[in-house]
Amino acid sequence: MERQMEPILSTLSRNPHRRYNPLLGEWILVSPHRTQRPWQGQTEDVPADIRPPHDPACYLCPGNTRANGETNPDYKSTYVFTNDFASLIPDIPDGRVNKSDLLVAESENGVCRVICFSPRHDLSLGGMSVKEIMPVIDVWAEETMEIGSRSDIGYVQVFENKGAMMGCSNPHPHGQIWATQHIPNMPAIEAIHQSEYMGAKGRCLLCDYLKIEQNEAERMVIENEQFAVVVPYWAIWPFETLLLSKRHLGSIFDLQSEERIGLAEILGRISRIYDRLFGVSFPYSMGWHQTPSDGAEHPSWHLHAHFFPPLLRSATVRKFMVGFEMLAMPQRDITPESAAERLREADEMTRYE
Ligand code: H2U
Ligand code: ZN
Repeated sequence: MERQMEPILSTLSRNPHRRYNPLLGEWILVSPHRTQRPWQGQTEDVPADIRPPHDPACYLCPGNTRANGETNPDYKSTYVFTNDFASLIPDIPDGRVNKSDLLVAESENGVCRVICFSPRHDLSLGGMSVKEIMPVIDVWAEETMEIGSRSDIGYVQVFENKGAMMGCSNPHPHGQIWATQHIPNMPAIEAIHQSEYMGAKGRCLLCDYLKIEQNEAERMVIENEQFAVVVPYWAIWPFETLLLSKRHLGSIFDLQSEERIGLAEILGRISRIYDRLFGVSFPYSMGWHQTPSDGAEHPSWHLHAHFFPPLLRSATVRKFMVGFEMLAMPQRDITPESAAERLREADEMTRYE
């Protein structure tokens, strides 16, 4: 006998259930009751985040010598350079292996860049003004355009690792670009699902999704005229968010100047909300998913950024993706709805600072 679906989410949200991620076409497990469990496992040390405006030992500060011996210019705003220890390099010889469809490999051209957001060693996006964040967005756009126009580049991945917990090697505010010849796994899967959705319904997946979130409001964290931040219905990380442009556009370089201002404003704001949540400079990996640069048309692509922060209960207790998550499927402990509520409360608190 077919089991009756629970009619309302409130019943679901008290019990284990699974939710579907339409961007990746995969399921995640939600275990809302599980945060009650006792915790005697690892806690992370939180070093006080007190930094000087300029650190003579930092390889990203203006005027300092980098690890490869090059000297940074005395930059005054956002500064970008080719990664001295790049994982991907351009103009490599073409190569391919295929043994019985089991040992398969191919060469991968690419470009890696490092973007210093600010000359100030002691800042992060949350402490930068709209005017200071604007050049970061402009560099993201210019680099996407320039690197993406190369015939050997199919995708430009813009991202930021923040905090030692996320493997970030240096507290100086910076992000990276890794551009690849082939479209990497996650954007490739998102491209398929966005395109299939548009093929089936004649509308954009994320435009439709944003309308639902605006109507339901419970997972909405903040919005302005141009952008919205939600805890997605299918979030994996405890305080994961999805930053969506309100206009249907594919790439950072499609953003008009008003939209860039709106983006700078909301990026600073979500960073301050995160920092407020547990009273610590909030670690995360964030990055943009934008139209592939493979020369094809991608009308179904909708520009968005994902924030993946690992912290779960406090500045020191993080979510581990191990065991079941590694072997079976992603799992989360608190509901996306309660995470959004906590983030809205943190937003309220930042207003009184
Ligand atoms: P993180 O975002 O993970 O901290 O990485 C910083 C990048 O900066 C890293 O990829 C590069 C590293 O290769 N880097 C340089 O290109 N030059 C340096 O002098 C140090 C770090
Ligand atoms: Zn520095």
